[in-house]
Amino acid sequence: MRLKMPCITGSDRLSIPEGILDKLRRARRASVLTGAGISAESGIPTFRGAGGIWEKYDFTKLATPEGFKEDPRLVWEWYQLRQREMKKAKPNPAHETIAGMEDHFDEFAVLTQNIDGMHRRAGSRKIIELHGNIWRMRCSRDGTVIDLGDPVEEIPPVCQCGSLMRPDVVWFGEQLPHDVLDSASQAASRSDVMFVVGTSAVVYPAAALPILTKNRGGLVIEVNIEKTELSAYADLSLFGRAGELMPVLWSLIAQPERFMTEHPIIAKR
Ligand code: BJW
Repeated sequence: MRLKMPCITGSDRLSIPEGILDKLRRARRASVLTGAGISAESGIPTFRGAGGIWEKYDFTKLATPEGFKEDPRLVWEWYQLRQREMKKAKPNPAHETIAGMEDHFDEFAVLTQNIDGMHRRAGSRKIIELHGNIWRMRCSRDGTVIDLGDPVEEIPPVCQCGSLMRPDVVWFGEQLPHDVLDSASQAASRSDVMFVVGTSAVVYPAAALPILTKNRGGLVIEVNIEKTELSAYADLSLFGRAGELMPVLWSLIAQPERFMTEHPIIAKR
């Protein structure tokens, strides 16, 4: 029988079953699937739940190809606003911890649903951006891609060919690029452990990636402030803020001795 043990965190100590900890310490191939929740502590809003973007905005108007066709200016206004917010935001300890995990494993990849570029800014190198990147736009006719260092000024931007540029992101009803989904699926299928951080795990095909890790006998460790669609399948769900939990979790895996002597959560025992 599989032991399910959600961990108590915050002012209490992080307790992880020894069997799981042992497997985590022996894992050689790992991946991290991230969602909007990992950037919440950087000040970037999530999509779902209280205060989420979809409470305030209609996703059919803003995040579908039909919405863009109907009102490209409105869609660009929203992306311009988000570019401005994201430009101001800084990576938080969860992004930084994940960047620090990369060299520990023989194989490692960050599979992110986020378009905010925070993992790269935190120093991660092997990043698979499932839903694109807000700092790129592409021609809606000929596919020309343009990198953006700053928020767009003139909206809606127009390609040299005269057609509208669109954000280089994946909207509802659009396929993820095949090579991107292939690489992510391969990484998930090869992982001894997948950490799933800050996603509601309701949007497919990203939400199916942890299942690929489980199917090959790997562990799925979830970090979220609340129960999600994945919690029933995860080997362990840690409930708390990613920016607080990830550094502690990682210390426990990678530097157990240091954790035991120095970490304040353990010191409170
Ligand atoms: C914290 C925290 C803290 C907070 N610490 N945690 C019916 C059934 C099944 C599938 C479908 C269906 N009908 C349609 C579909 C397919 C559809 C889909 O999955 N829909 C479901 C919603 C039902 N998928 C698609 O359309 C995808 N394409 C596709 O499938 O192609 C084939 C196809 C084509 C045509 C028809 C059918 C199939 C494409 C999906 C593209 C998603 N795009 C967006 C926008 C991207 C661009 C942008 O950002 O502007 O991607 S939508 C939005 O959701 C965004 C996110 O990447 C994605 C996932 O959200 P995420 O990251 O999980 O965020 P939240 O807000 O949901 O969750 C945050 C979590 O963090 C919460 O759990 C919090 O508790 C937690 N949290 N603070 C830790 N501090």
